[in-house]
Amino acid sequence: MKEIFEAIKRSAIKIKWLIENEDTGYSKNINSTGDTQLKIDIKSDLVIEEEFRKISSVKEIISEEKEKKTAINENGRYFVGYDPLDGSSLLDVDLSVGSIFGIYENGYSGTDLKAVVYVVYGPRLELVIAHEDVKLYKFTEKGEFIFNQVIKLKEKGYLNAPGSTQGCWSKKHKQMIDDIFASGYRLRYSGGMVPDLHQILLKGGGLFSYPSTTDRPKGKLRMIFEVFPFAFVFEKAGGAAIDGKKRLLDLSPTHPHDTTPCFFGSNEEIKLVIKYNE
Ligand code: AHM
Ligand code: MG
Repeated sequence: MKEIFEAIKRSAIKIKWLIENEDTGYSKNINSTGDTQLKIDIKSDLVIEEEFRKISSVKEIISEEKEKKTAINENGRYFVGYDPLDGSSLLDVDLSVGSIFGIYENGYSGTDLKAVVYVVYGPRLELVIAHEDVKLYKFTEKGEFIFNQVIKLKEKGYLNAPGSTQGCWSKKHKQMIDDIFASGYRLRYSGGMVPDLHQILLKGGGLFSYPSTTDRPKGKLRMIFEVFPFAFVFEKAGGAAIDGKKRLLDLSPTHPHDTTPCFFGSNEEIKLVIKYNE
């Protein structure tokens, strides 16, 4: 596991360099979810694959930017599902983006997840490892990631990050979001799930939602690369993550790019989501 964390740290430093120096324009390729890939999405994906090819413990990888699973090392133990550059459409306006890595064993169900790493490319380079607990590391002038703090959610927060288009929400979801704001929560939504969830985690709690909508009944966010990893982080940090009713980590994808509605939060907010979905 340690060598996977180290490979991710090396990738993060290289991707940060790409973000600061490379073209953020579109390529001619379309990925499995139908998004036109940015040149930098493709380059970041290659950087990560290259680093994983240097180590022995990775058996297979599957990336948001790849259609199929890629075999790495037959004798490896772990399966890594990753989103090389999440929120990359925010790069042209210079907002924070991230990379997400789920480290699985045996397969890609929520219960196969053994550890998670996510990277935030913001004004600073930060990296979070969720294993036994959730630890934040900051990249320093020494050229390495230094431990900063253990991340622990409070029982209740004050931030609300409601995803998707309001016009496509169900009445029930709109009512819940309106009620949350009416009870004093503040809106925080950049459109990048990594910085949006990182903010909720570091400010003690709140709710991030990407519900079932009329245009996307199964939500937008992908189980293997986005949803399971953050569900794992939120649970390890003392919060919870559900699809509206069920625990997200109890779900299993039937296809690598399957999506699900998702709600991540501290315990009080998740109790509220359950109440509205009864
Ligand atoms: P991407 O993987 O194509 O970048 O899409 C994922 C992003 C998430 O980071 C973010 O939470 C979500 O899409 C925002 O979607 P919306 O603009 O529909 O709220
Ligand atoms: Mg993504």
